[in-house]
Amino acid sequence: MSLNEAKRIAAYKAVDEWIKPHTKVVGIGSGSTVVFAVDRLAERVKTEGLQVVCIPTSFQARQLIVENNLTLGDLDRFPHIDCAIDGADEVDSDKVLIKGGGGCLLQEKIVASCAEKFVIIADYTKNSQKLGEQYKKGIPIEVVPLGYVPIKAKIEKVFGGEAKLRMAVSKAGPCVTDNGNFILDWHFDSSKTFDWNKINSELLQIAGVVETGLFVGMATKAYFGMSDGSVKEQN
Ligand code: DER
Repeated sequence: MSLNEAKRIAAYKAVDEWIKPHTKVVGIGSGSTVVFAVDRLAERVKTEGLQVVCIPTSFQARQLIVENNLTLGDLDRFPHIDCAIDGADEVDSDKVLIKGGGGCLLQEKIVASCAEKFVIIADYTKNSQKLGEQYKKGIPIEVVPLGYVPIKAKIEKVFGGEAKLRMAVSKAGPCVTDNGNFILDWHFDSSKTFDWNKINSELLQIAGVVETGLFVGMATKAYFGMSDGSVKEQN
């Protein structure tokens, strides 16, 4: 089974199980897996007449909502979200997530924090026992550009490893988030065991750190599309 097909079956199952006729406000995550969730949601809106308002977590998510003729909402008018559906870069056995591989972690975490249910969809390459087992690009940390050098130094001094400034691919210079910030990808020693809740809190204490890609205790459920065509569920 292709990775895209694995993403699709996870996304469809999650949308079908969590978006009910009474569901009113849906958080739409970012990345490639969510594209399949939006496809399924748009199909159900058309065939079932679902009346949902969609809250984006990035410019990309906003484009997906608009291009699929779904109703675009915002947190000003819809601060209480029934269900947010999003991807992840890795999920450990405690449902701790690494997110931000697509650089959208700040708005994703805000939307997830406003959601009654936060459902993760992913392919089998994201399903790990420990963080860092499969995802080798480091934990994304969104930082204010002004302070990225001292923040990088502090992270490396306090937590070890290496915090690399994420460079853009199709433009010269660093990747700039939808919020005008930089991202440091913290490459940690994955052979060690970490208290991710503590790490997340300590990272957020560093002046200039806006948000981390560690989503601890936030996910309600995760769906993984597996290579054999099944969908593995993690409650
Ligand atoms: O940037 C993000 O947090 C994305 O949701 C990412 O974690 C998942 O992206 P993918 O669905 O393209 O793997």
